[in-house]
Order: sequence, then C-alpha cells, then structure tokens
Amino acid sequence: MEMDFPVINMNNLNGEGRPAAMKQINDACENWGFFELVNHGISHELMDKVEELTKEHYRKCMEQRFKEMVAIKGLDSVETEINDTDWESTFFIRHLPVSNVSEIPDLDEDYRKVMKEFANELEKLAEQILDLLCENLGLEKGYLKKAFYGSKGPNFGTKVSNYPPCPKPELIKGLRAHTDAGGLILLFQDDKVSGLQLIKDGKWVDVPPMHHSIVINLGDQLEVITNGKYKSVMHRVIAQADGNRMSIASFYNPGNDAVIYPAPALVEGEEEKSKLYPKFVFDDYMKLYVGLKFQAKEPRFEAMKAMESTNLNLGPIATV
Ligand SMILES: O=C(O)CCC(=O)C(=O)O
Ligand SMILES: [Fe+2]
Repeated sequence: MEMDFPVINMNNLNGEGRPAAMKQINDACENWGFFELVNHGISHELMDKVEELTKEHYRKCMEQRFKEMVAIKGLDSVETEINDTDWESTFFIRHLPVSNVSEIPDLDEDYRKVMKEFANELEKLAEQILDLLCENLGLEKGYLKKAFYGSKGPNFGTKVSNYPPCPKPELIKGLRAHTDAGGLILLFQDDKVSGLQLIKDGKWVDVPPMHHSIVINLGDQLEVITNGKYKSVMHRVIAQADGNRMSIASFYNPGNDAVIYPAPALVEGEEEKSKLYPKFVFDDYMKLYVGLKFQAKEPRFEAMKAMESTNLNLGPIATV
C-alpha cells in the first residue's frame, strides 16, 4: 500500500517523464484527493514576498484582534472539546468575477499589489491543472473550465489564515474537519509549522510542509462533475502548541449560476445512470453548504437531488 504523500514535480510534464507524471496526478486524484506541486512555475521570490507581507499583516492588524476574540470567548481555558469555533484568524479576498482587493481595510498598497499578482499566477495554475485533469479523465481540453464558467466566469478567491499557537490543541481544532464545497483549491502553506491533515484509508495523515510548494485539493464540485471518479476528501487543521501556521488557500470555484452535473462522458451504463450525482446551480449548493460545512457531503448531495426533482427549470439530465 502506497502511503507517501503524492508530490508532483511539474518539470516532468515537459519531457519523457510526462506519462509517469500524468499517472501520478491521476493516482493522487483517485486515491488522495490531494497532491503537492513543486516546480509549478510560480516564482519563489513572489511567494517569499507573499509570506513576508502576510506575516507582517498578521502581526500588525490581526494578532491583537485574535487575542481579544480568544479572551472574550474564553477559548484559552476551555476544559471540554469545542465544536462550534475554530482556532484561526482569517480574512478573505475575492479576485473573480470582480476583485474586492482594493476595498479590504488594513492592507498596505504593496501587500494588495503582491496578492493581486499572486492571484493571477494561481488562476493560471488552476486552469493548467484543470486541463491536466481533463486529459487524465478523457475529457476535451477546457471542459472543466467551461463547466465552471457560468455567465460571468469562475468565482476565485483567497482565504488568508493564521493558526496561532494554541494552549489546548486537543480540545479546539485549528479548523474542523470538512470537505471543500468548490472546485480546485490551491494552498500555499507555512513551510515550518505543520497542521493540515487529510483522511486516507480511515486515518488522519499529515500534509507535509515543503518550501515553495503548492498543495492542491479537489472540492465537492469536481466529485460531481467526474461522477465520483475523483472525490473530495475530508481534511482539518490541528493548531500547534508552538508556532503560528500561515496558510493561504485559493478557491477556484464555479460561477454562481454555473450548472453542475456529471460529465456525460463519465457516466457509463444504466446502473450508473440510476445512481447519478445531482444536477444543480452552484450557488444553491453554496447556500446549503454554509450551514452544513462541517458535516459529511453525502447529505448535501442528497438534498440537491431532492431539490432537482422539484426544480423543472434545469430540464432533464443529459446522460448521452
Ligand atoms: O489552512 C489550511 O491548510 C486549510 C484550510 C482549509 O481547508 C479551508 O479553508 O478550507
Ligand atoms: Fe478546506
């Protein structure tokens, strides 16, 4: 049984190692829902700048606020497990369809500029990865990008997080276990302080910190579109007793009005047709997800199916 976390060297996609690298990506998508990219083409200098400015911003603008929140909620002296709060300090930047980076308070001009540049690079990388997935799945190039497009293009945004040192990591999670609702997630995580774990064969496995890597994981929408060939995988963050973990997670998601359904080419046979994943408008899924994020995804898919059977606007599911 292979238990090493999959690390893909993207340089191998350009030479004779391409078939093996493509297979490695397919195996990772089928068996892990996660993989880590090195030599992804995003400049290390840019990543260093993003890290430096994110850490500076945390110290200047977020740390005090986090400490006050902890004090008000009494989180540092809890005696029993906490299931309704996470030990994280976050803010969110939207890039697409319309950027809000200029409206976010407390960001220095150079930080805004660097985050914009980083988002542009990540957007290109996301679309490149989606096409690698298409190739592995036997879907035409551009299929997934188109599936996510809707009328205004994808939703793309970045959640900037810090997981400060936590006195009770066994009682309060950095981030409780969940699968991601959206499409493709690209994560720039701290290279020293670990904490991200995923479920593999029923056990929690660490996503190893690695300098200048980008961790990729698949959200619920890719599970639906691939008709379950690939699955979104549960993950969580364990806060550490020592060290502040930075994580910058970018979500390349369908547009609000994109209609999501299994790719007809991936639905084979009568049996599969009868067990089909639902067809729905992405925004309806997100509305449901808000209240059910920390629960299993299956009831979400069931709820969308129930909605589908009462919603005549979408028409029948095309399976050929
Ligand atoms: O901080 C991380 O490493 C993961 C964050 C995450 O899973 C999320 O925001 O959905
Ligand atoms: Fe997540």
